[in-house]
Amino acid sequence: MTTALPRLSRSAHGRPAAPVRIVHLGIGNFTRAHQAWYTEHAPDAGEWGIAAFTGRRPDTAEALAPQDGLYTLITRRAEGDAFEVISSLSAVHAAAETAAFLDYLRAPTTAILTTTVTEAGYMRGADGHLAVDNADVAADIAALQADPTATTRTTPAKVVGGFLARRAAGAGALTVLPCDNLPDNGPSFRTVVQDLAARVDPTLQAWMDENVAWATSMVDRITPATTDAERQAVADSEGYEDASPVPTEPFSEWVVAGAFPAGRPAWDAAGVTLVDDVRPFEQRKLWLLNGSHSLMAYAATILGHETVADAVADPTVRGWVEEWWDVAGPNLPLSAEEVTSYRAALLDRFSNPRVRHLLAQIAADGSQKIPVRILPALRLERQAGRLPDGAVRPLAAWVLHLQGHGAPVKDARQDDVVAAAQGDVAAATTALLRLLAPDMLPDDELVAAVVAKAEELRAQEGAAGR
Ligand code: CS2
Repeated sequence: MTTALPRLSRSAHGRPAAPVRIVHLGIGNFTRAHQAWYTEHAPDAGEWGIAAFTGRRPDTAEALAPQDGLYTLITRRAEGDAFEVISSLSAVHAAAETAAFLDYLRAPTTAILTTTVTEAGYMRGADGHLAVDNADVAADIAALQADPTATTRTTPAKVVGGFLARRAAGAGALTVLPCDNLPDNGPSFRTVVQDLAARVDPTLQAWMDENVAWATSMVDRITPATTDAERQAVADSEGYEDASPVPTEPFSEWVVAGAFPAGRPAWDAAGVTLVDDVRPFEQRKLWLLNGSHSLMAYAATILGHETVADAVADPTVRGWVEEWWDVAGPNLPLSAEEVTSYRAALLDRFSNPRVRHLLAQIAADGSQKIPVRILPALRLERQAGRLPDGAVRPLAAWVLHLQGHGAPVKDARQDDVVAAAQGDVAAATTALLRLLAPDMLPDDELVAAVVAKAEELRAQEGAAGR
């Protein structure tokens, strides 16, 4: 007979909820393995609780509410799993709980607003400004014009609503700290929020200038989705039931630049690197780690691979990754030694057989990822008159992906990119570049190279399973 296990709870397994001083939008596995873990390990964790809001799916709030916001972080080390209960989420809310969100923003004790909403969540157009013709953005602007406390869908609108409430309450300064893989994420976020504010209440700009510090950060920790295997591992090892544990890798990095006028946890004592300029760290990570991730997500799934560890164990894929790094590395503002040791560390991380990171998960939202992970290095190469295979291949694989090869297509701009990818590879490549990087056109040589690479990839379709 099996006895039901107790549910994970704050009184039995965690520490008391800290007062909320950080509000977070987008509580997925990544934040729970990263920001919440750093906050847990800050020496002043007892002073810094996080109130977290889900994205559009309320699942995480539903799973975490009955366990007081607690969850188990499972670190998948070569020598075995390490289990740790994380207590830093003091409250977890569904996205639509607008009244709760606005109340946090009205509180002078709230010092930091953080976001992990994916690249697509910032609603940026190709020029980096707010995508004003997006239907959700337009609806949010209209809603806030009618009622500043309205429930909105997009992140820039939620932030503007929060700022209006904070200004009305006279609650003073705070820091906005984005935690997504976007270049220059602080200034990028500021631009879309300012664009939206200008349409809702132009007088908010002066308040933002005086009260909002925009920090920038590079975030890194490979964090797959949760499966039943993790729930079972926690029950077997820890003897309690956790509906929503998070698996992650041992490596973690967070590099932050910016001011914190209302304070911050002693994150530096927990391993966060505070710098004046995040850019070199962020480019290194976006191009080398995320760029090779996207390459594998499209090209290795055409071969038939399912996970990063499987893909990188295949000498063909490993060669493609190395070729991409050979192109991206010299374009980075880093020494050859730094690039070499970062590459070696990445191969170790990618090869971790205990982290089952699905390529299909990484393949999502290429329209947001290709322009910041792959095209910057390719653009620099074209400007120098070069056309390296290593940078053409990821683009060719993405075009094929959109035409139905490899991982299934799931994209924030699904209709636009799938429509652009119709026709032959040459037409598709031109249409996609026109959509995402019109400055790179016309370029017949590049288009011809993409066509040739796509043919090579097609010839190897399914090769991993043969
Ligand atoms: C991945 C990232 O899904 C993806 O696009 O490239 O989530 C990656 O695992 C993280 O940025 C690692 O820090």
